[in-house]
Amino acid sequence: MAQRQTEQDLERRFQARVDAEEKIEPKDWMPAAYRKTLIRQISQHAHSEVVGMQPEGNWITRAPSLRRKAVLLAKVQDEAGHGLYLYSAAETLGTTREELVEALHRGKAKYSSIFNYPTLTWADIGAVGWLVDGAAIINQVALQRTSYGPYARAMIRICKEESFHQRQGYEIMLALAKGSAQQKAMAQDALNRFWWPSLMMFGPNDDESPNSAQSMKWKIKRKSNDQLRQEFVDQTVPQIEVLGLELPDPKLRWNEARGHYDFGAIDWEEFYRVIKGNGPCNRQRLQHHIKAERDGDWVREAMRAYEDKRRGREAA
Ligand code: BYC
Repeated sequence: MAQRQTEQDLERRFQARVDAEEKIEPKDWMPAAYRKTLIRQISQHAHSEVVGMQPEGNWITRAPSLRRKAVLLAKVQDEAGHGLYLYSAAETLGTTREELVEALHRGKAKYSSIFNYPTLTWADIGAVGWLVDGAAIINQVALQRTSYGPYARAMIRICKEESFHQRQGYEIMLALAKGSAQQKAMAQDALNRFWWPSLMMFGPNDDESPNSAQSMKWKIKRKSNDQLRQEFVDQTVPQIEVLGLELPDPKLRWNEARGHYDFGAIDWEEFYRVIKGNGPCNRQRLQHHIKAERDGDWVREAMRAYEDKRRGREAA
């Protein structure tokens, strides 16, 4: 009983710190469920950054100019870096990168639904940078104020790079939209295909989101899935107009009374199909990741052997 009281006291103190906007740091006491939620969210975020390299990496060898190739290479490398910051943030919670990657390979850990869609044309690289990184930034700007210190600090660095990514995507779209009729059609097709999956990135509607209420109370999430999705729509529609492309949803309309754009219904059946592993590219993405991990085994083995030898020398 006395011990239960202590646990309750600790939880009360923890919540008071969160309410006072204090950052929680790795060695601080935290509820087991807070730790578990953070490991889930941060690791899924890390996996998304790394798996997200695949649809873009697909176009490095086919970028239409040396400048486009250099920019895309730099962007894809940035995503690898984001994955590393995030795996490191997750490791401060007492897990290891090996455990996290294993959970991904066993299908236990998710990664963002968006990366299960193919990049079929060069315009898709524009759409990914503009829409996908655009959606990611909206979510991540809010996460810069998340309650867990290492995650918030990783987000600050990541957001700086993401805004460059978003601009490079928009610049590709702008060049295509102002180009030949064929290029403009390619840009329109990429917008049409990536629009709905981008809206799905923010997760289910608030009343269908099992993790939201607790994550908002703990200030892991600072804005709800629907709030962030609405921000994305409001920010992006004027950008579509500047491109001179058609709106990808006939129900997109400014609502004066709400002060926001209204939009059509999202196909949630498609979303759940994709996050359960049955999207267009799920198997391909996972198999590629598993193969890349195996192909890198010899490097890890060599590093371990070197480290063992160094320790042996130090001990002698
Ligand atoms: N895809 O209760 P909910 C990037 C899952 S950008 C897959 O609302 P939560 C990049 C959710 O995990 C993308 N799964 O969950 C950009 C949960 O299942 P579990 C990465 C999704 O966590 C460009 C279930 O649905 N960004 O990396 O409160 C280039 C119920 O949902 C999705 C982040 O990860 C989805 N779209 O809220 C390269 C941001 N949506 O876990 C790379 C950090 C929901 O219980 N994450 N689910 O089995 C978050 O902010 C939150 O985790 C979410 C979901 C808003 C995504």
